[in-house]
Amino acid sequence: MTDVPAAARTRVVEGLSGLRIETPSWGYANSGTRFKVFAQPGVPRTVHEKIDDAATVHRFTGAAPSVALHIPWDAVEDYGALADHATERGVRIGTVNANVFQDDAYRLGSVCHPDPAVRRKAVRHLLDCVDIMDGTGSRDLKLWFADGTNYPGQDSIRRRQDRLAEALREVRDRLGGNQRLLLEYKLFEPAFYTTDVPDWGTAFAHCLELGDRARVVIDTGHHAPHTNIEFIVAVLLRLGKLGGFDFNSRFYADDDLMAGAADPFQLFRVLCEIVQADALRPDSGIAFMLDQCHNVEPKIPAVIRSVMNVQEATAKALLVDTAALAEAQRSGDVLGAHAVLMDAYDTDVRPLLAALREDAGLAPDPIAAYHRSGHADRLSAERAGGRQAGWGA
Ligand code: LRH
Ligand code: MN
Ligand code: MN
Repeated sequence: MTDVPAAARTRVVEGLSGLRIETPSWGYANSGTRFKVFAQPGVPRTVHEKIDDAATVHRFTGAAPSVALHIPWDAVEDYGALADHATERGVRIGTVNANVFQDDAYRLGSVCHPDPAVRRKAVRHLLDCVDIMDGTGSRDLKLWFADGTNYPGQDSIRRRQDRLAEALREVRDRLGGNQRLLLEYKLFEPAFYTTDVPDWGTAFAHCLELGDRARVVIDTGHHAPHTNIEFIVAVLLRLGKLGGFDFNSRFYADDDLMAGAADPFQLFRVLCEIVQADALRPDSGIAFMLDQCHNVEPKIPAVIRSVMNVQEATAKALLVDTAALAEAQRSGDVLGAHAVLMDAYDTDVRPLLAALREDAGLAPDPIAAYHRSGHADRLSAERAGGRQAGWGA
């Protein structure tokens, strides 16, 4: 690529080489809406096959070396053996997500439930998930709670916060080594009146109380419309409390569409904050995860596409001329500062990324290479006849 100066190219190469994007096991399985799950041929029937698909994405992108699990969707007897399976395939097991929303007992919540017996069951599951992390060697336990209420008066908002804090403390106390607790917030759904962790402020307040091992995770689809997500990123980074991202796209609510599809400019703005805080490095403690599903599009290419979209947004963020930006900001040159950002955003980084992939021994266009490989046809033939894994299986 000729119009990217050598220094900027070096910044992109160095920055992208540190970017690791974790993919979600559930994104490889069948999924849908409450109206219909459209089954696709060749989707994984087991967690082992979901890991195989994650490994395929890593093989074509070179940037997605880990896969996030959800428990119990991905429950197995032997997690050490599952981790070995991942290693054999060239990936590793990353974040463990603890589902405390799918049992009948959780009708009124899990860790915030009014009944202590239900709360105990939920906390037990969270602690079991830490045991699983010990087996898989995972660093992060990601907690998203479907807890909330549907009607004013249904339960005490404040008492529910107390119960949440108590549960989180117990889980925090169980963590060892480099293990962390990532607390994820979401505005609403499935609860429609109150949600017990609805926003970054609530998540931050709990993480602050919990101390160093607890950080907030930002799912880009979990905000009210027009929320300035990069502002939240900047604030949490400054406070040392950003644990990671669940990247996906939304047009309406928690749509879980491919990252970078709905608003690539927003993804760029978010990654600008990351780059400007030098938080791209794997040792920065920020987990870059996808959290999305593919209801109508083929799954493996959709995940590849999402990884590429995050890489493109990151490359553009790395292209920002920081010296020129700082000077424009210092001198109060509003339009000049804005232009510096837009120059980076408006650069077509695809040829540069293609060249970098070739330098790394990868195909320049991972999706085209995937289609050429015939892998999808092979999966359809091999995985025929079995029970396809629903996203809740
Ligand atoms: C909640 C959420 C959370 C879950 C995933 C399945 O909406 O984003 O991260 O683990 O979806
Ligand atoms: Mn999420
Ligand atoms: Mn979500």
